[in-house]
Order: sequence, then structure tokens, then C-alpha cells
Amino acid sequence: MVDLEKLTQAVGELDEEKVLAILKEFVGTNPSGEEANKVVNACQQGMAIVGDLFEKGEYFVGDLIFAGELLTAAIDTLKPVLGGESNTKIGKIVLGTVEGDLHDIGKNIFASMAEAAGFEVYDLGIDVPAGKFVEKIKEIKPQILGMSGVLTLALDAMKNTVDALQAAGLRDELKIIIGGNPVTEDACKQIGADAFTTNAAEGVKICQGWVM
Ligand code: B12
Repeated sequence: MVDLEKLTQAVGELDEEKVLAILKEFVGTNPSGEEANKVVNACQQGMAIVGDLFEKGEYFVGDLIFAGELLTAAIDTLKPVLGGESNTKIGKIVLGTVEGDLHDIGKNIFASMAEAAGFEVYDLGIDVPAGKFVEKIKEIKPQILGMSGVLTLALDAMKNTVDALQAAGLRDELKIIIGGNPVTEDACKQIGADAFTTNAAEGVKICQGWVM
């Protein structure tokens, strides 16, 4: 198993070479899904360090951009051990990062894990307005809507989306899960979602519980 603290630190320091070397070695050990989840969490914690250093003025927007590219490459390296696409389909999830928010790394991790667990995932991408969620839900009729957001303002966009679904008469047929750094139990209640998480693997478990 990899040294998780070393990995978190390397992500925080934006040491691409070290991060990718650690991950390639890890993937070569044929790890379990549980071990892979721990490694994803360690990377997520490294991104929190990047965020803190940005807030302190030690990192700049260019560093955030680089951090985004670094983590995307890290997740691509980990993909083979996060599980492939499952042949048995267990349900449909419409997913997107809400309006005003361009962060998609966490959403993409959740999408990969949900697909591996057997969900058909309809990913609408980033900066998705409420109306686009409503349209897709009318078309696909999924059991679950997943909304992602890491900016504080994403919480308002999530609430607007739930309100739009309510107005369209679609809310009651759906389970709604929200994910991303700022989501909390209080926010979940205010938004009118059914569940919240800051951990993609936990999110998949919640969704499985809804359809199985
Ligand atoms: C990388 C990054 C960027 C990259 C994003 C690249 C990309 N492709 O996503 C770029 C450069 C684009 C960026 C831009 C900006 N960013 Co930025 N960014 C980050 C950073 C460092 C990491 C985010 C990340 O990828 N985390 C790692 C992932 C894995 O974690 P996660 O998203 O939480 O996802 C996990 C779970 O939450 C969950 N999950 C996520 N979504 C979902 C959905 C569902 C349904 C489920 C079940 C689970 C789930 O699963 C994931 C795995 O477990 C954060 C710092 C931080 N602490 O998060 C700042 C941060 C989010 N950014 C911030 C800011 C300020 C900005 C900018 C405004 C900067 C600027 N001045 O331009 C812009 C805003 C652009 C916009 N409109 O969105 C602030 C937000 C402050 C706030 N409170 O709103 C942060 C917190 C940094 C900070 N501390 O100041 N950023």
C-alpha cells in the first residue's frame, strides 16, 4: 500500500512527477477497490492543501489550473483500479456540475465509480443551468439526480435546480444527491436534496441503497 501522507503532500506541492510515480506503482500492485478509494481520498486532501495555499496567497490561479490538470492525470492513472464499466445495469443517474461552477474533477470521479457500480450515467458537464437538468430528467427519467459543486455559490444553484424540478412536477419521482466541498447536512436540508456527501465512494453506496 502507498504512503498516503506522502501522496497527499506531493499533490499539495504540485509535484507531478512524484504523484504519478506513486500512483503507477500503486496500480501495478493490483489493489482492491477499498485501497483505491483511500488513494483517491489522499489526492482529495492534497487538493485541499492547494486550496489553502491559494487562499493564503502562496499559490495563484495558474497553480489551481495546474492542480486541476495534475489531478485529472492522477485519476486517469487510477481508472483501471477504480473499476471498469459494469455489464449489469442497476439504474440511471443524471449528473452535472451546477450553474456558475466550472469544477469537474470530483464529479468525474463520482461518474467513474458509479459506472463501475452498474449505473448508466448521463453527465451534462459543467455550468449546467436548472432548465437543462429539467429537460434531461424529462427525457431520461432517471431514478437519481447527482449535482456537484465546490464553490459556495453552487449551493444556491443546487437549490434553484431543485425548485425548478418541483415546479415541473418531477421532484417526487427522483432521489437527489449533492456532492462537493461545501455540502453539509444543513445545506442539504435547505436545498431540499435527499442526501449529501464529500466522498464519491460513499455517494455510490447511497445511490445503490436507493435502487437495490
Ligand atoms: C482545482 C481547482 C480549480 C480548477 C478546477 C479544474 C477542474 N477541472 O475541476 C480551476 C482552475 C478551474 C479552478 C477555478 C476556480 N476556483 Co477553484 N479550486 C480548485 C481546488 C484546488 C481543487 C478542487 C478539486 O478538484 N478537489 C478535489 C476533488 C476530488 O474534490 P471534490 O470536488 O470535493 O470531489 C469529491 C467529493 O466532494 C465528491 N463529489 C464531488 N462532486 C460530487 C457529486 C456527487 C453527486 C457525489 C455523490 C459526490 C461528489 O467526490 C469527489 C471524490 O471523493 C479547490 C480547493 C478545494 N479545497 O477543493 C479550489 C476552490 C474550489 N476554487 C476556488 C476558487 C476561488 C476558484 C476561482 C474563483 C479562482 C479564480 N479567481 O478564478 C475559479 C472559479 C471558476 C468557477 N466559476 O468555477 C475556491 C472556492 C471558494 C469558495 N468558497 O467558493 C477553492 C475552495 C480554493 C480556495 N480555498 O480558495 N479551481
